[in-house]
Amino acid sequence: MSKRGAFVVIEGLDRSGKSTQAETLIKRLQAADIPSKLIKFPDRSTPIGKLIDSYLRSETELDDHAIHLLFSANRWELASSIVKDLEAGTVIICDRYAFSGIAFSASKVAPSAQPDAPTTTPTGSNIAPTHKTPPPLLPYSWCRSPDVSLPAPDLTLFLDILPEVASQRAGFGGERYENQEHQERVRELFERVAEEVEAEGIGKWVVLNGGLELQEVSESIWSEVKEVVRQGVEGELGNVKR
Ligand code: 2DT
Ligand code: MG
Repeated sequence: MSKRGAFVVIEGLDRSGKSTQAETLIKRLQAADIPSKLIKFPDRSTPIGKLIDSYLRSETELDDHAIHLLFSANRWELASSIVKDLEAGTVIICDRYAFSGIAFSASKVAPSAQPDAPTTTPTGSNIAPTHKTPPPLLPYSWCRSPDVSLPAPDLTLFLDILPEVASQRAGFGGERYENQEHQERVRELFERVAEEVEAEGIGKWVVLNGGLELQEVSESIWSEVKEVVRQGVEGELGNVKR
């Protein structure tokens, strides 16, 4: 069997630099004449993607289960073309994937449970915000299930950044989920996802420091991917397991 293209996913919090780095990487691959394609989830151009886009911009409200399933369906609508490209030898660079789906949904908590501003009692005394972890709206295992059997990445690069650093970057705060409390929970959830990816053999998971200068991050990405993108991958494409 001839080799197939590598499936490389870039993950991270909002404003961690994923999109910039994915674009830099694809340019580098093209300059090296390595057949490659950049994809991104959510893919807002499809009919399902348009619903997601409107939800993220807070133009529509959707049940939390329903939007979770739409994010997954958005991956499923592209799954067969991903497989086809990889089998044809094309490297796929994917800006967010199922791991964002799990981390962002499983970190949702009921609005009233969010440790917001201190509340005031009728007598006027302040109640300090509670910092115990509020209960999740969607069970973690339920969040994982719709993505089971999707093509599994060979390599996931997690651009790690502190939520307080991300929230200072330009453009933060425009969309749903872009608030520091949610991002903090997302970062914790990504840690659980990372452990499971390693334990269950859903490709390799590498954590890179996303707080460095752009060029330092792109060099660290290149040193992780250069071999696998040049040599291709032997053996069958895996699947996201349960
Ligand atoms: P971008 O800022 O990258 O466009 O993402 N999200 C993403 C989910 O909640 N579930 C998913 O399955 C995916 C892929 C993360 C927009 C937001 O959508 C979130 C940020
Ligand atoms: Mg965003």
